[in-house]
Amino acid sequence: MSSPRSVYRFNSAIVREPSRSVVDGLRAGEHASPTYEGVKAEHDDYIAAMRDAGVKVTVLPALETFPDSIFVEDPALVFTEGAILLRPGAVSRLGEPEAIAPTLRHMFDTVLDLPGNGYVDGGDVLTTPKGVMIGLSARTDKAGAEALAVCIDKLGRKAELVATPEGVLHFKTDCSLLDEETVLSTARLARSGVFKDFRQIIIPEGEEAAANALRVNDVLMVPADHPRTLEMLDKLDYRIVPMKTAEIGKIDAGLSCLSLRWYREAE
Ligand code: CIR
Repeated sequence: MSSPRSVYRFNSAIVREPSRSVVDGLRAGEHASPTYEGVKAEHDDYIAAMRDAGVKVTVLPALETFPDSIFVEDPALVFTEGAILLRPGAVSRLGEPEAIAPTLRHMFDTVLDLPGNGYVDGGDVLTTPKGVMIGLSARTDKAGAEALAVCIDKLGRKAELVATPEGVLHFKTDCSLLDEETVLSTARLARSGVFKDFRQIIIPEGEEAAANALRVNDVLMVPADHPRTLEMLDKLDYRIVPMKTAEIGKIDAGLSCLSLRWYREAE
Protein backbone atom coordinates (compact mmCIF):
# COMPACT_ATOMS: atom_id res chain seq x y z
CA MET A 1 0.00 0.00 0.00
CA SER A 2 1.59 3.23 -1.04
CA SER A 3 -0.56 5.66 0.93
CA PRO A 4 0.92 6.28 4.37
CA ARG A 5 -2.35 7.66 5.67
CA SER A 6 -5.00 5.70 7.50
CA VAL A 7 -7.79 4.59 5.18
CA TYR A 8 -10.48 6.14 7.35
CA ARG A 9 -8.91 9.58 7.84
CA PHE A 10 -10.97 11.92 5.68
CA ASN A 11 -11.04 15.70 5.48
CA SER A 12 -13.09 16.03 2.27
CA ALA A 13 -16.35 14.62 0.99
CA ILE A 14 -18.82 15.15 -1.83
CA VAL A 15 -22.53 14.53 -1.41
CA ARG A 16 -25.51 15.30 -3.64
CA GLU A 17 -28.88 16.62 -2.52
CA PRO A 18 -31.72 14.14 -3.08
CA SER A 19 -33.96 14.89 -6.03
CA ARG A 20 -37.76 14.75 -5.74
CA SER A 21 -37.44 11.77 -8.10
CA VAL A 22 -35.59 9.81 -5.38
CA VAL A 23 -38.98 8.21 -4.61
CA ASP A 24 -38.48 6.29 -7.88
CA GLY A 25 -35.03 5.02 -6.87
CA LEU A 26 -34.10 1.48 -7.89
CA ARG A 27 -34.88 -1.36 -5.50
CA ALA A 28 -34.60 -5.12 -5.79
CA GLY A 29 -37.65 -6.08 -3.72
CA GLU A 30 -41.21 -4.87 -3.44
CA HIS A 31 -40.43 -2.11 -0.93
CA ALA A 32 -42.77 0.83 -0.66
CA SER A 33 -41.23 4.05 -1.97
CA PRO A 34 -39.46 6.34 0.46
CA THR A 35 -40.78 9.85 0.85
CA TYR A 36 -38.70 12.75 -0.43
CA GLU A 37 -38.99 14.47 2.95
CA GLY A 38 -37.83 11.34 4.76
CA VAL A 39 -34.79 10.91 2.52
CA LYS A 40 -33.96 14.60 2.77
CA ALA A 41 -34.07 14.46 6.60
CA GLU A 42 -31.72 11.45 6.68
CA HIS A 43 -29.42 13.17 4.20
CA ASP A 44 -29.33 16.39 6.24
CA ASP A 45 -28.39 14.40 9.36
CA TYR A 46 -25.67 12.63 7.38
CA ILE A 47 -24.11 15.89 6.24
CA ALA A 48 -24.19 17.19 9.82
CA ALA A 49 -22.55 13.99 11.15
CA MET A 50 -19.81 14.20 8.51
CA ARG A 51 -19.10 17.82 9.43
CA ASP A 52 -19.08 16.93 13.15
CA ALA A 53 -16.51 14.25 12.33
CA GLY A 54 -14.21 16.92 10.88
CA VAL A 55 -14.93 16.58 7.16
CA LYS A 56 -15.37 19.48 4.74
CA VAL A 57 -18.50 18.52 2.79
CA THR A 58 -19.21 19.79 -0.74
CA VAL A 59 -22.94 19.56 -1.45
CA LEU A 60 -23.87 19.19 -5.12
CA PRO A 61 -27.34 20.16 -6.39
CA ALA A 62 -30.08 17.58 -6.94
CA LEU A 63 -30.39 15.92 -10.36
CA GLU A 64 -34.04 15.19 -11.16
CA THR A 65 -33.16 13.07 -14.19
CA PHE A 66 -31.30 10.57 -12.02
CA PRO A 67 -33.42 9.26 -9.10
CA ASP A 68 -30.43 7.43 -7.57
CA SER A 69 -27.92 10.25 -8.02
CA ILE A 70 -27.92 10.95 -4.25
CA PHE A 71 -25.76 7.80 -4.03
CA VAL A 72 -22.59 9.50 -5.25
CA GLU A 73 -20.41 6.58 -4.17
CA ASP A 74 -21.45 4.54 -7.20
CA PRO A 75 -20.42 6.62 -10.27
CA ALA A 76 -16.86 7.38 -9.08
CA LEU A 77 -14.02 6.31 -6.83
CA VAL A 78 -11.75 8.77 -5.05
CA PHE A 79 -8.38 8.57 -3.32
CA THR A 80 -5.88 11.17 -2.18
CA GLU A 81 -3.92 10.31 -5.34
CA GLY A 82 -6.79 10.92 -7.78
CA ALA A 83 -10.31 10.05 -8.89
CA ILE A 84 -11.71 7.42 -11.26
CA LEU A 85 -14.95 7.85 -13.21
CA LEU A 86 -16.77 4.51 -13.23
CA ARG A 87 -19.56 2.99 -15.36
CA PRO A 88 -22.53 2.02 -13.16
CA GLY A 89 -24.14 -1.33 -13.89
CA ALA A 90 -27.75 -0.06 -13.88
CA VAL A 91 -28.98 1.53 -17.12
CA SER A 92 -30.81 4.35 -15.33
CA ARG A 93 -27.54 5.38 -13.64
CA LEU A 94 -25.27 5.37 -16.70
CA GLY A 95 -25.31 9.17 -17.02
CA GLU A 96 -24.20 9.79 -13.44
CA PRO A 97 -20.41 9.71 -14.02
CA GLU A 98 -20.70 12.46 -16.65
CA ALA A 99 -22.77 14.52 -14.22
CA ILE A 100 -20.18 14.35 -11.44
CA ALA A 101 -17.12 14.59 -13.74
CA PRO A 102 -16.82 18.42 -13.77
CA THR A 103 -16.73 18.52 -9.96
CA LEU A 104 -14.04 15.83 -9.80
CA ARG A 105 -11.96 17.49 -12.53
CA HIS A 106 -12.12 20.70 -10.51
CA MET A 107 -11.10 19.02 -7.24
CA PHE A 108 -8.50 16.46 -8.40
CA ASP A 109 -5.37 16.87 -10.54
CA THR A 110 -5.75 13.30 -11.80
CA VAL A 111 -9.11 11.97 -13.01
CA LEU A 112 -9.08 8.64 -14.87
CA ASP A 113 -11.91 7.19 -16.98
CA LEU A 114 -12.71 3.51 -16.62
CA PRO A 115 -11.43 2.07 -19.93
CA GLY A 116 -13.28 -0.57 -21.97
CA ASN A 117 -16.94 -1.56 -21.84
CA GLY A 118 -17.20 -3.17 -18.42
CA TYR A 119 -19.29 -1.98 -15.49
CA VAL A 120 -18.38 -1.02 -11.93
CA ASP A 121 -20.45 0.51 -9.12
CA GLY A 122 -18.39 2.23 -6.41
CA GLY A 123 -20.49 0.39 -3.82
CA ASP A 124 -18.56 -2.72 -4.77
CA VAL A 125 -15.21 -1.22 -3.79
CA LEU A 126 -13.75 -1.48 -0.28
CA THR A 127 -10.49 0.33 0.40
CA THR A 128 -8.40 -1.33 3.10
CA PRO A 129 -4.81 -0.83 4.25
CA LYS A 130 -3.89 -4.08 2.49
CA GLY A 131 -5.33 -3.03 -0.87
CA VAL A 132 -8.52 -2.19 -2.71
CA MET A 133 -11.12 -4.97 -2.88
CA ILE A 134 -13.41 -4.98 -5.94
CA GLY A 135 -16.48 -7.16 -5.47
CA LEU A 136 -17.96 -8.84 -8.53
CA SER A 137 -21.74 -8.44 -8.39
CA ALA A 138 -24.79 -7.97 -10.59
CA ARG A 139 -23.57 -4.35 -11.05
CA THR A 140 -19.81 -4.95 -11.36
CA ASP A 141 -18.64 -7.38 -14.01
CA LYS A 142 -15.23 -8.97 -14.58
CA ALA A 143 -14.32 -6.65 -17.47
CA GLY A 144 -15.13 -3.59 -15.38
CA ALA A 145 -13.34 -4.89 -12.31
CA GLU A 146 -10.20 -5.74 -14.30
CA ALA A 147 -10.20 -2.32 -15.98
CA LEU A 148 -10.61 -0.69 -12.58
CA ALA A 149 -7.71 -2.69 -11.18
CA VAL A 150 -5.50 -1.17 -13.90
CA CYS A 151 -6.64 2.36 -12.95
CA ILE A 152 -6.04 1.66 -9.26
CA ASP A 153 -2.55 0.41 -10.09
CA LYS A 154 -1.91 3.67 -11.99
CA LEU A 155 -2.76 5.56 -8.81
CA GLY A 156 -0.17 3.50 -6.93
CA ARG A 157 -2.48 1.11 -5.12
CA LYS A 158 -3.07 -2.63 -5.29
CA ALA A 159 -6.44 -4.11 -6.28
CA GLU A 160 -7.95 -7.54 -5.66
CA LEU A 161 -11.08 -9.04 -7.29
CA VAL A 162 -13.41 -10.73 -4.82
CA ALA A 163 -16.93 -12.21 -4.86
CA THR A 164 -20.13 -10.64 -3.54
CA PRO A 165 -22.69 -13.08 -2.09
CA GLU A 166 -25.51 -14.00 -4.49
CA GLY A 167 -28.49 -11.68 -4.24
CA VAL A 168 -26.58 -8.94 -2.36
CA LEU A 169 -26.61 -5.60 -4.20
CA HIS A 170 -23.04 -4.46 -3.55
CA PHE A 171 -19.95 -5.88 -1.85
CA LYS A 172 -20.14 -3.09 0.71
CA THR A 173 -23.82 -3.76 1.38
CA ASP A 174 -22.42 -6.58 3.51
CA CYS A 175 -19.27 -5.12 5.06
CA SER A 176 -17.35 -2.10 6.21
CA LEU A 177 -13.92 -1.30 7.56
CA LEU A 178 -13.91 -0.44 11.28
CA ASP A 179 -10.22 0.32 11.66
CA GLU A 180 -6.85 -0.61 10.11
CA GLU A 181 -7.24 -4.30 10.83
CA THR A 182 -10.92 -4.86 11.60
CA VAL A 183 -13.82 -5.51 9.28
CA LEU A 184 -17.53 -5.62 10.11
CA SER A 185 -19.15 -8.28 7.95
CA THR A 186 -22.28 -10.34 7.54
CA ALA A 187 -21.82 -14.04 8.23
CA ARG A 188 -22.67 -14.89 4.61
CA LEU A 189 -19.85 -12.69 3.26
CA ALA A 190 -17.33 -13.71 5.93
CA ARG A 191 -17.96 -17.37 5.03
CA SER A 192 -16.30 -16.76 1.65
CA GLY A 193 -12.98 -16.29 3.48
CA VAL A 194 -12.39 -12.92 1.87
CA PHE A 195 -11.48 -11.30 5.20
CA LYS A 196 -9.17 -14.02 6.47
CA ASP A 197 -6.34 -11.50 6.98
CA PHE A 198 -8.53 -9.21 9.10
CA ARG A 199 -10.04 -9.27 12.56
CA GLN A 200 -13.69 -9.96 11.75
CA ILE A 201 -16.71 -8.70 13.67
CA ILE A 202 -19.78 -10.61 12.52
CA ILE A 203 -23.18 -8.95 12.31
CA PRO A 204 -25.84 -10.64 14.49
CA GLU A 205 -28.31 -12.69 12.46
CA GLY A 206 -31.28 -10.62 11.31
CA GLU A 207 -29.39 -7.30 11.41
CA GLU A 208 -27.58 -7.68 8.06
CA ALA A 209 -28.59 -4.16 7.03
CA ALA A 210 -26.25 -2.82 9.73
CA ALA A 211 -23.16 -4.15 7.93
CA ASN A 212 -22.79 -0.99 5.86
CA ALA A 213 -21.37 1.16 8.67
CA LEU A 214 -19.05 4.05 7.98
CA ARG A 215 -15.83 4.84 9.84
CA VAL A 216 -14.92 8.52 9.49
CA ASN A 217 -11.99 9.73 11.60
CA ASP A 218 -12.80 8.98 15.26
CA VAL A 219 -16.44 8.24 14.64
CA LEU A 220 -18.25 5.09 13.52
CA MET A 221 -21.61 5.82 11.91
CA VAL A 222 -23.89 2.81 12.24
CA PRO A 223 -27.43 2.36 10.89
CA ALA A 224 -29.84 2.86 13.81
CA ASP A 225 -32.63 0.33 14.50
CA HIS A 226 -30.11 -2.50 14.90
CA PRO A 227 -29.79 -2.71 18.69
CA ARG A 228 -27.67 -5.87 18.90
CA THR A 229 -25.11 -4.51 16.45
CA LEU A 230 -24.99 -1.16 18.22
CA GLU A 231 -24.47 -2.82 21.58
CA MET A 232 -21.79 -5.14 20.22
CA LEU A 233 -19.81 -2.28 18.66
CA ASP A 234 -20.26 -0.06 21.70
CA LYS A 235 -18.72 -2.79 23.88
CA LEU A 236 -15.74 -2.83 21.53
CA ASP A 237 -15.21 0.84 22.35
CA TYR A 238 -15.98 2.38 18.98
CA ARG A 239 -17.38 5.91 19.14
CA ILE A 240 -20.79 5.13 17.69
CA VAL A 241 -23.07 7.63 15.98
CA PRO A 242 -26.38 5.89 15.16
CA MET A 243 -27.80 7.15 11.86
CA LYS A 244 -31.36 6.84 10.57
CA THR A 245 -31.42 4.87 7.31
CA ALA A 246 -35.01 3.55 7.19
CA GLU A 247 -35.97 5.73 4.20
CA ILE A 248 -32.87 5.23 2.04
CA GLY A 249 -33.00 1.55 3.04
CA LYS A 250 -36.24 1.25 1.07
CA ILE A 251 -34.20 1.83 -2.07
CA ASP A 252 -31.42 -0.55 -1.03
CA ALA A 253 -29.01 2.12 0.17
CA GLY A 254 -26.85 2.48 3.25
CA LEU A 255 -24.38 4.95 4.74
CA SER A 256 -21.32 4.58 2.52
CA CYS A 257 -23.24 5.24 -0.71
CA LEU A 258 -24.18 8.79 0.33
CA SER A 259 -20.69 10.24 -0.07
CA LEU A 260 -17.35 10.18 -1.82
CA ARG A 261 -14.66 10.59 0.85
CA TRP A 262 -10.95 11.23 0.69
CA TYR A 263 -8.01 12.93 2.39
CA ARG A 264 -6.98 16.01 0.51
CA GLU A 265 -3.37 16.98 1.04
CA ALA A 266 -2.72 20.66 1.85
CA GLU A 267 -1.71 22.59 -1.30
C1 CIR B 1 -29.35 1.45 -6.64
O1 CIR B 1 -29.96 0.38 -6.71
O2 CIR B 1 -28.43 1.73 -7.40
C2 CIR B 1 -29.73 2.42 -5.55
N1 CIR B 1 -31.14 2.38 -5.34
C3 CIR B 1 -29.01 2.13 -4.26
C4 CIR B 1 -27.54 2.32 -4.39
C5 CIR B 1 -26.80 2.05 -3.13
N2 CIR B 1 -25.43 2.31 -3.33
C6 CIR B 1 -24.46 1.76 -2.61
O3 CIR B 1 -24.72 0.89 -1.77
N3 CIR B 1 -23.22 2.11 -2.87
